[in-house]
Formats: sequence, C-alpha cells, structure tokens
Amino acid sequence: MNMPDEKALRQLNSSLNLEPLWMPFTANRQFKAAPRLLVAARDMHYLTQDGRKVLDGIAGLWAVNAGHCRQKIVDAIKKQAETIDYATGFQLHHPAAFQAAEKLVSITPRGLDHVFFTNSGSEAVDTALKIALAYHRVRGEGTRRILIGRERGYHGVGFGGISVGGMVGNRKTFGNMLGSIDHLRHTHDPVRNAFSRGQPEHGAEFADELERLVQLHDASNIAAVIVEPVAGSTGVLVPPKGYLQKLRQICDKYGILLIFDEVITGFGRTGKAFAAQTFGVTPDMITCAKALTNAAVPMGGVIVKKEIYDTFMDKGGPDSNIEFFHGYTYSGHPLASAAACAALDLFKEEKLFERAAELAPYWEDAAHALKGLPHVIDIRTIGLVAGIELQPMADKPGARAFEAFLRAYNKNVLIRTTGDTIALSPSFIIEKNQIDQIFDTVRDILNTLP
Ligand code: PXG
Ligand code: PLP
Repeated sequence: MNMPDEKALRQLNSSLNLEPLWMPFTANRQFKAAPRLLVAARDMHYLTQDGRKVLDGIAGLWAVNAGHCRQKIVDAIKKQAETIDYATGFQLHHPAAFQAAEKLVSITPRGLDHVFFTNSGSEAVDTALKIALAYHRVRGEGTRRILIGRERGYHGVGFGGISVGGMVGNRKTFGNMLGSIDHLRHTHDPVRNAFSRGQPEHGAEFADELERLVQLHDASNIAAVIVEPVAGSTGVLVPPKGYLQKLRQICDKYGILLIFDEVITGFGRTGKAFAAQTFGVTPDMITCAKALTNAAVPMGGVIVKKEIYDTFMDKGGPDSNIEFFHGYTYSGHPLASAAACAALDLFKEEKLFERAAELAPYWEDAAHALKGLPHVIDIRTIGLVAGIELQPMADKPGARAFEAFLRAYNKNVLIRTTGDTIALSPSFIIEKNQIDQIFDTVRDILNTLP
C-alpha cells in the first residue's frame, strides 16, 4: 500500500478542513462530528486516517471488482495522462476510446455490440432512456414515449433515473420529473421466498403486470422497460426464476425495448460478465459503470443491440447528419478509456469472473450460516453478493443496520447498509479466510446489537 507515514497522517488529521465539502448521500453533520477517512488502498484493504487496515467487504461501492490500486491499471492511467490528457469525442477522438469499446463488446451478450460512453451510471441510464425514445422516433413510432421502471429500482440520480427508479428516498423530494412514466411492482416476496439461495422459486408472475400496463397505456405508447436484473441498492433482490424471461417475452410481443441496468451486476458480480448471461436473458440495452474501469476513473456506458445502432445509421439521413444528438464533454475520456482497457484485460488475465463464480458457493454458505442469529429476518445471495435483512428497530428504520455498519468499521471490516439490509459485495480477489473474517465480524455484531 502506498502508505502515508505517521507524521503525514498526524498532519493531515490536524489540518484537514471538512466544512467546505457538501458530501454525497451522507449525513453531513453526523459525519463531520466523527469523520471516517480512508487515506490509502491496496487489494482487499483500505487504510484509515487513524492507521487501521480495514478489510473492504463491498469492493468500494460494488465497483472495485479486481481489488484496489491494481498496478496494471495504475500504470495505464499514468501513461495515458502523460500521453494525451484530453481529446473531445465530438467529431474527433483518440484511439483508446475505440479500444475500450472493442474490449467491452467482446464480453457482452451476443448481439449487443456497440457502446456509447458516459461518465457514470446515472448518465448511462439517462442516455439509455434517450436512446429508447430516439430509436422509436427514428423508426416512425414516435408515439412510444412511456418509460416503465419498477418499484424498489435504483437507476442513479439524474432526472430520468429517479423518474423510472422506485426508491422512495430518491423520489420524495423531486417527484416524478418525467411525465410519461409507470412502474411494475417489485419482486420482493419474503413470505414465500425468505432465505432463498440464488433465484427464489416464487414470483415469475409479477412480470405479468407488464401485460396489465400494456392494456392500460397501449403498446403503441410504450418505449421501454428498465430493470436491474438484481436490485442492488434497494437491498439485494434477486429475480424469481422465470421472471426476467417473462419480461423479455412480453417486451418482444409488443415491440417494447428491454433495458437491463447492470451498473452493479456488470463485470462478473453474478459469476458471468453480465447478469444477462447468468440468467440467460438478453436485453436490448445494458447500462454499466463502476467496475468498467475497476472504479479507478469514472466511466459508464450504454451497450446496445446491433439492430438499434444500425437503425440510427440507416435512418440517419445524409452521412453528414449527427445520428444521435447526445454526448458528454468527457464521453470516452482518455484516462477512463485507458483504465477500462487495463481493467478489462486484468479481468481476463486473472480469470476474475470465473473466480467469482468459483467462490460463490463458499460465500453463499458463509452468508446463510447467519440464519437464526438475532434480528436476521432474511438472507439473499447470488454470485458474490449477499443481503442480510434485519428486523428494523421500532420507529427507527435503518438505525439497526447503520449501527452494525459503525461497529463493523470499528472492527476493521467495511460493510454497506441500505435500509435495514446489510449488503456485502467484495472484490473477486478475496480469499476464503477473508470471507470468514467478514461473516465472523457480522456474526459477532449481530450477537451484541441492540
Ligand atoms: N444504476 C444502478 C443499478 C446503480 O446501482 C446507478 C445506476 C448510478 O450510478 P452512478 O455511477 O451515477 O452512481 C447505480 C449506482 C449503494 C449504492 O449503496 C449504489 C449505487 C450508488 C450509490 C450507492 O448500494 N449504485
Ligand atoms: N453546462 C454548460 C454551460 C456546458 O457548456 C456544458 C458542456 O459543454 C455542460 C453543462 C455539460 O457538461 P458535460 O458535457 O461535462 O456533461
């Protein structure tokens, strides 16, 4: 680890002014009263400002799938920063963006072979929704404007993403910003499916709601359906067997585009490159971000079916026309592209997706061994993801899990909580003894938690 020495740490602790920064998704006042600062990282660990090595049980934030500060990626970013700092992608470009695109589409489901780069998952979602609207319009079906999301979906924080999303915290302040929106019900069914390993048995029929929405709105008005194959941020909700297949069938029947938001599930998290491959269902578009660069430089993307890209090209008018009027200053940024190339190479060289799949049964056993401990009302697992749902404290939703997070951090293990669910998602380089360390720590905490 590139460790700051003790003197540097002391200096940092005494001189850092926390006030000017407005922190994202954070209780700012609480944090600034008792800050938790990470000052270095390597492989499976962070170093904290008070000199502790903390085992990272969440791959940063579902993102550092190959582990922290991997030398190959660090070197690629350094080299690129010295070679070409920036080049616009508007009517010009630089080679690494094309190389990153080629490497990316070499691991996507068959037929999804073009990618539009963004800088985050939120931008990827907004871009995918815009592609859906533009695609129908260019085909002469411009009445298809309705976008359908799902309750308990998280699609980032852009106005498009919160509109199709179904996470109340993201919506209560801003409402439904886009007008033409509807939602499917979520798939969580603890009465029938509690403590499922992998895909739950019950609930394929929840997909039939899409039929109902088609009867309500008419297919000629519906552009796309967007879902996370596994809902991550809202508490690890694994799709019931047959559910995604049903969604696919109904979308096909009515000419509706199906978008999988794989910002979390992409890049090996469920044991294959994409959850689409794990579940054997091919969407029309995939949004991705996070582990695309192993999180070393911000980058996201929308991967689309050949037929979508070809439609824009074929119906784009004269060759001098811009076929899709959309783009970000930093789309395909040189540093992000270099990091993506290195990360995608590293995943392949170290067979990290296969490693995730191999570790998954051990991981699943370790997670489900927590059944029966105090407060635990459900455990859900898929690939290298586990959700451990706790009974909420009366009148204090989220408080019990947050207390577990604080205690784990003090015991040198980083976990993540969402509502009253502990969500775990380590890097794929994790060793079995480190899996044990995570779950032993969680077990100790559950045994003593109020
Ligand atoms: N879609 C999905 C499915 C995500 O999980 C986004 C879009 C947005 O990506 P950006 O890069 O704009 O953040 C995400 C992001 C959590 C947590 O605690 C998860 C995310 C973000 C913040 C917190 O689970 N995922
Ligand atoms: N706002 C202004 C005034 C701009 O000029 C631009 C881009 O040129 C943007 C916002 C969008 O920024 P970005 O392309 O980084 O998303």
